Amino acid sequence: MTITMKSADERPMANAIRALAMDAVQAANSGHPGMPMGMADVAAVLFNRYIMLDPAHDKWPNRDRFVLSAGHGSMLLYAINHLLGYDDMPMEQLRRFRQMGSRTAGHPEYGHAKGIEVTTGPLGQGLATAVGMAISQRLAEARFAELIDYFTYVIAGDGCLMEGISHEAIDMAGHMRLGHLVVMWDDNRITIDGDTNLSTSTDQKTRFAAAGWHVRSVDGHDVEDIAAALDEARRDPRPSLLACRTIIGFGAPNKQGSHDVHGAPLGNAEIAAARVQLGWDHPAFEIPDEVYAAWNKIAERGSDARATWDASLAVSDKKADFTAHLQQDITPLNKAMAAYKAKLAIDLPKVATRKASQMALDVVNAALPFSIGGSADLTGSNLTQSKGQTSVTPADFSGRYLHYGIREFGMSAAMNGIALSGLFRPYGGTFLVFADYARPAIRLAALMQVPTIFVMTHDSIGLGEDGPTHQPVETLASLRAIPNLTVIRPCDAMETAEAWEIAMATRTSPVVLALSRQGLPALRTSVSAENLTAKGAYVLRDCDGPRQVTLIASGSEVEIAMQAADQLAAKGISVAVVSAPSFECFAKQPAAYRDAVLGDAPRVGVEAAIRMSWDMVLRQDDGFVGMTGFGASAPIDALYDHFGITAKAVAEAAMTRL
Ligand SMILES: Cc1ncc(C[n+]2csc(CCOP(=O)(O)OP(=O)(O)O)c2C)c(N)n1
Ligand SMILES: [Mg+2]
Repeated sequence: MTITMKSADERPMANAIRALAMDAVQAANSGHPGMPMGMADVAAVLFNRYIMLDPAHDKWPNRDRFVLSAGHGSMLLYAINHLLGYDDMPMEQLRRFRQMGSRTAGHPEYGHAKGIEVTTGPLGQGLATAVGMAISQRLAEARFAELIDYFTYVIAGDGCLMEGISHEAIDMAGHMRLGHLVVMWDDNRITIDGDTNLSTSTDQKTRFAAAGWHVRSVDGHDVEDIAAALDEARRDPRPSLLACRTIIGFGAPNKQGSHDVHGAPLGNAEIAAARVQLGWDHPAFEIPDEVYAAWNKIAERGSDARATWDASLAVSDKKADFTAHLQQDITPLNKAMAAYKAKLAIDLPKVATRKASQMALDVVNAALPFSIGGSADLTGSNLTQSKGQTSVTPADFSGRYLHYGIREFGMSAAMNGIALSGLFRPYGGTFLVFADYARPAIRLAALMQVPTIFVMTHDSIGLGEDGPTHQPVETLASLRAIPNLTVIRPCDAMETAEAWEIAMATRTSPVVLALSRQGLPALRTSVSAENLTAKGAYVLRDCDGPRQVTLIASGSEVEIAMQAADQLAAKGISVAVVSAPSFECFAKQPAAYRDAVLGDAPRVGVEAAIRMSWDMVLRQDDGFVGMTGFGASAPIDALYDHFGITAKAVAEAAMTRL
């Protein structure tokens, strides 16, 4: 993409950002003026001379991505989007900064307004998510060549670079040679507590260089230096760090350069003084026409670029492919899955659900070209790589499988970025217990309503000898606690196939698949017309007479519940077994369905995990057979015996409640 328009002096454009940030924070009596005022010059040059986006087509696939990783500086983004003319960001929204129902939330929230590419605020995570957007660009370029060459620009603060996630992100981006990733570090040497020398003495430039980045120092208040640095960064084949030396709160004469401007309103007197200092003599929330006109030119340039791109797409021989790819239509999967499930009903494989997941992935990845797999260095354990799914290398992104390295949080945030790019559907694996390492990104995916798929294997003490460090006990409960996250723990190959159908069909929430290490028998022995896993819970084994007891289990413990049911039935007890792969899916069913599945009889829940979260299906007096503390290192059978998760124990828990 060529740059066509330049303006030598961005200072008034930057001052508009400063004024709007000061005024909106003052009006809200809360917020962070320091960072937007400090980085206004960098942002003005970036937008004025480089950024390509079209406010009238905010989802244009080849738009440049702008990620405000330092999300507390949200007014910088809102001011820019207002000045660019996004139709959902009128001045009224800036006046109502941080108020109930406004689009201008305290921190930028994806989906609240156009031009917000990602929810940020948890420091460092925006940077890691941007890595995923840059990965997407390279993946797309490898497939659609000239159609996708966007840049991902990030503003990161000292906090983003101090957070541990930055290490994973930087390491990954340097290794993968994400040349279209440009990070502008707001090197203002201030954080909340005061000077950064209170808490860090890292040479950031050396750190980035060590990870394979192009690095350059920039005077963040010198527009030509900023532009020269951005030119260099865009040319360099490596990801770029621009260390922008700035003054926090630039323009506020008595407060700039101090942590006082980080996160508090300046006060009316200081705002008046700043107006004098900056030579900005316009009233609050008023922007002169010539400044609007300058920002509008950016939108016009973007609109032209978008129209040119549309025209080139129209004549591209890749048009049909690309368009289909963007739609992420899963219809081709339905047919392939129907055939696969029919085969399962004949073969009745006894496999671990992680293996069943790989078998399902053979079908998913063959049917859907837009899925992108990966693992945090556990490919052979998670079984996330399907037949013929080739690995991406730094030199060649035509593959469909990413080696994310031992970076669970980095992987998860990057997957969110890939999903947010709109170009691919990512899934990635690790052990379930390490969901805790990934949790902040799982949480943000849920908050953003982004359909990232987390493949989490080795989902209980059933993993055996690796012991309690690796055996999740509280993890399922903690994941079920996250709103808008679908957790699915299938019991056999058929449920696992259905779980993958759900995962690929889900567009507005992330999905966690909790999968076993150990082999499990086929319990679903025929094909059902409906996806029963999507019901969340269903009667797997019914009884003839009125139910005396209902056993409810998930995943690997459904087998145990079935054995317990055999024992109870042998005693003449009418027992039903409910397979409950997903509490979230079950919660969405009509009350009448839920009541019918659970019945009135006493219930016993079985899961090799803690009872917390089971109040979804268990009442006060119902029983639960599971874990009450950490596991132990031993062979699987010894563990299930030791912790009393056995058919006998389940049958006994049922008997005492008859
Ligand atoms: C993960 C995380 N931890 C803590 C915070 C709270 N917090 C918000 S801004 C900030 C200081 C950030 O310093 P810096 O990035 O240098 O921003 P500046 O003060 O320069 O604007 C902190 C600790 C957060 N938003 N996210
Ligand atoms: Mg700072």
